[in-house]
Amino acid sequence: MSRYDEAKAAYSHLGVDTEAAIARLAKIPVSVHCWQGDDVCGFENRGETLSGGLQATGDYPGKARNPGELMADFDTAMSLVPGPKRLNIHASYAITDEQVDRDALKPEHFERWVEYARKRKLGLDFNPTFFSHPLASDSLTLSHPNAAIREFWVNHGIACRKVAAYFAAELGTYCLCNVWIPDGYKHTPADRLGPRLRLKGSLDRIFEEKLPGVIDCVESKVFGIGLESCTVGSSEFYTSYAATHPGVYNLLDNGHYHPTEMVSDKIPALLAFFEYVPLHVTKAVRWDSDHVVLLDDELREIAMEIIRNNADSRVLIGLDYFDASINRVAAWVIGARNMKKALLCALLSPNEELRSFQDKGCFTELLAASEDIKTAPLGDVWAEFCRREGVPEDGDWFEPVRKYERDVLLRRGMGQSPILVAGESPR
Ligand code: RNT
Ligand code: ZN
Repeated sequence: MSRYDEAKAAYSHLGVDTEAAIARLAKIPVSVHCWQGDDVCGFENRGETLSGGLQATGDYPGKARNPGELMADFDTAMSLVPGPKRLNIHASYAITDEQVDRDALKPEHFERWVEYARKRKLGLDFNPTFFSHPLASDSLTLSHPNAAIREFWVNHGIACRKVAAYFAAELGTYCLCNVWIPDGYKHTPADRLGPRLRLKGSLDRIFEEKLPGVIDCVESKVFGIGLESCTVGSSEFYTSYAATHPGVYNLLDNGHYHPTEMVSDKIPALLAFFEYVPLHVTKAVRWDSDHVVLLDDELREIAMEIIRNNADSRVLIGLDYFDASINRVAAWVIGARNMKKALLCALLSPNEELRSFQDKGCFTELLAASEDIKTAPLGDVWAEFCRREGVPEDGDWFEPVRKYERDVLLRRGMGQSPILVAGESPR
């Protein structure tokens, strides 16, 4: 008997069908963010550094410096992640010959991404970029007190939704278009309502036109670095905005809440009211640190809420982290594989049985069954899924990354880090 056959029997004993789990997992896409590959730098080359209260910490060598490098790195990473993927890009990754300002972006500036995505059968998701720009130097954009600056960012939002509609039309799948703005205050503000009313007005203008194929969403957070005292786009603000604006959804980034707040519990709360619940999955570490996604308890709970509520096509899973302290290709692979692994773990749980225990008030049985399943042989089913999807199993995917680092990544950053010699891994 193979290890998979043994695992299949072990799960069957606990009331779980591994074949059904694998088949369902093979249909759930995870949208992978382009910005892990270059520390959210983008291609505008204006000399702007990452702003808006975001920070990519670390200086691991080999980051992508242009579209060709970023695309090659993404290909390498995705060849090591089983199952369906989408690609999530930011407006600051437009590929243009001349400098085009954000309010003047057009679909044609993203043609190369469409070509790239089409060849790989990837759907594209999109984000206007409201940071790392001279007009966002004070971390105020859509809520700016200056009407002309607000206008610039409203026009950026409108331009980006048109790009999103173009992606949807070209690729034959929806495009999730996510508005996250940095707007906030370092010091206790004298007015907390004014900025919110201005933000509301700006959003109304951005979302005015209904666009086919575009799923619009807004993303809240608690605070950013240097913006600790007030966040204009707070959770209450955007939940209320989405609830009162049909077609606009509330994206949950699990790095954007207080440490004891659980996004896993927010998912079913929103599923009761909204058709879609978009996610940014990260490893939350007290602040919006954007650590690589780990297979931890909260990730498993998030996956559980998707699977046991049959919300596979309603919860739009995206990743959001940017760790510059480790090999960036490995960072992509680890986070994306972990997301898929968590989904598999949730699929390999006797969810209907557990639910009926709860409804019947059989809490002893519920506790016993939930604990027993924890040590079932998840890894053997995961290995089988990887084999069937044609990607290396655990323990085997790292070698191709090491080779890519040696042959490609370390040749880029020569001179950046004097200790490194080409061909030598810094690990
Ligand atoms: C920032 C938000 C946002 C960004 C990306 C780059 O706090 O999480 O989603 O990480 O847009
Ligand atoms: Zn996010």
